[in-house]
This record gives sequence, structure tokens and C-alpha cells, in this order.
Amino acid sequence: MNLLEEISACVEDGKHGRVSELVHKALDEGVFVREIMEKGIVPGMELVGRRFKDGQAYLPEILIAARAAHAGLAILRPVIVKSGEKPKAKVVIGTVEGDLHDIGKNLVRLVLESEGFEVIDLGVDVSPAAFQEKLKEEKADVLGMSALLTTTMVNIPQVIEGLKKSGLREGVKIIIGGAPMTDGYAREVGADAYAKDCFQAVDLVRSFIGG
Ligand code: B1M
Repeated sequence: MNLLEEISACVEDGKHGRVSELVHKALDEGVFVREIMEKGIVPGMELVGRRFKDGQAYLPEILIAARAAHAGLAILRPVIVKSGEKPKAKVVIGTVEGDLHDIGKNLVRLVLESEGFEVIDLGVDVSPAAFQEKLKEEKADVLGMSALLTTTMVNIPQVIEGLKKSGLREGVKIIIGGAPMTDGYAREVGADAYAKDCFQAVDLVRSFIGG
């Protein structure tokens, strides 16, 4: 097993201390942040998510794995921030109103940051008014909304309608993501795109700004 596979396995098993050690080691060996995310931390989270779906893992295992993923991300964040490049674009991101799921959203944030985008993370349970206010204040290029529940994804069109009414929709690209959503839903509610995972989200943001 190589170092990145070991990171993935330790995230999956929720070994947060070991994840920290291995992420430090990978950085010391010159492995790029994106590679650590793409081949280490994210697959580990996805594997445990898949096991949960198949009934082979329980919720505590997901939460323990998420803690291990966050331990790795906490080491990567200062490295990303230190790179000091001028941000390529500004992205406001959050989980929609009524929804407390943030593990996937946090991965999207981290991958975006690791690719040099400035991310303003509004957290979870974000109201349409809060999204609107922040977009206006920050003059962001992209809005990213995450929803994991079929009962909360319906709050997305509400945000988009609000932006239209206040004349802000034209100036911003909108990406939506989270398990219950699809390309078709993105079209239906007037978003610009649906991203199936954090890497597609980054590719979309890059394509929006012409990079
Ligand atoms: Co909840 N939950 N949960 N939960 N939970 C799901 C989503 C569920 C599918 C489980 C199930 O029943 N099978 C189900 C939803 C059913 C539905 O609506 N169809 C569910 C439910 C019902 C609930 C509660 C209602 C349970 C209850 O209380 N009765 C409750 C709701 C609370 C609320 O939000 N108001 C609830 C609570 C919770 C916890 C708090 C315990 C915890 C969340 C902890 C946290 O996030 N801090 C939790 C968890 C962990 C899950 C599961 C098990 C795992 C989600 C996860 O983190 N996956 C989930 C089952 C599942 O998905 N298998 C489940 C790992 C993560 C990396 O994947 O978030 O999909 P994901 O993110 C992916 C992509 O979707 C994408 O990129 C990521 C990977 O690269 N992506 C984006 C996500 N956001 C994006 C945004 C983008 C682009 C891509 O651009 C902006």
C-alpha cells in the first residue's frame, strides 16, 4: 500500500491521529495538496459513505471517518493559505436552510481552496437572505449550494428566485451539489450546473472563469 492509499484507508477507518501523521509525511515528501485530497482523503470518505449505503457501516463510523478527514484537512489548510497566490475567483458556499450536513460541502471548500480560489463558507442551515447578502457584500463570482436532503433541496430554487428579483442572478454562476440532486434538477431550478463531487465542482468553477 502506498502512502496515499494508506491515508485513504486510515480516513475510512477513522484513525485521525494516523491521518495527521501521514498527511505531514506526504507534504514532507513533496506530494501536492491536490493529490493528497484526490487520492487520499476524499476516496477514504467516499468508501465509508458507500459502505453506509450498502448497509455495511453505521452512522458513527461516518462521523469518525469525517473527524479523521478533518484532521488531514486541518494540516493542509495552512499550506494552501500560505501559497499566497492572488485568488483566481471568489466563491460563496453553504448548505441550504434546514440542512445540517456539511462533510461534502467542506470537501468542496477545501479542494477549491487548494486550487487557489477564495472561499467564503457560510456553514450550514443558510437562509436565502444570508446567501443573498453575502453575495452582494463580497461581489462573488460563484455561488455553491449543498443539500443532502430531499426536503431541503427544494430551498435552492428559493435562493435563485431571490437573486433574480434583486438583480443579482446575472452576475453570478451557480453550482449545486449533494446526493439527491442531478443535472436535470439544476436545469429545472435555473442553476448553471450540478457537480457530482468536489473535483467536478472545481472544474466547473475553473470553466466559469475561463481558466
Ligand atoms: Co443524514 N441523511 N440526516 N446525517 N446522512 C443522509 C443524507 C441520508 C441519505 C441517510 C439515509 O437515510 N440513507 C438521509 C437523507 C434521505 C433523503 O432526504 N432522501 C439523511 C437523513 C434522513 C438525516 C436526518 C433527517 C436523520 C434524522 O434526524 N431522522 C437528519 C437531518 C438533519 C438536518 O440536516 N436537518 C440527518 C442528520 C445527519 C447527521 C447530523 C447525523 C450527519 C451529518 C454530519 C455532518 O455533515 N456534519 C448525517 C450523515 C453523516 C449522513 C450520511 C450517512 C453521510 C453524508 C456524508 O457526509 N457523506 C448520509 C447517507 C449517505 O449519503 N450515504 C445521510 C460523505 C460525503 C463526502 O458525501 O455529502 O454526498 P456527500 O458529498 C459529496 C457529493 O454529494 C458532492 O461532493 C462530495 C464528495 O466529493 N457534494 C457537492 C456535496 N455538496 C456539494 C456541493 C457542491 C458540489 C458537490 O457545490 C456547491
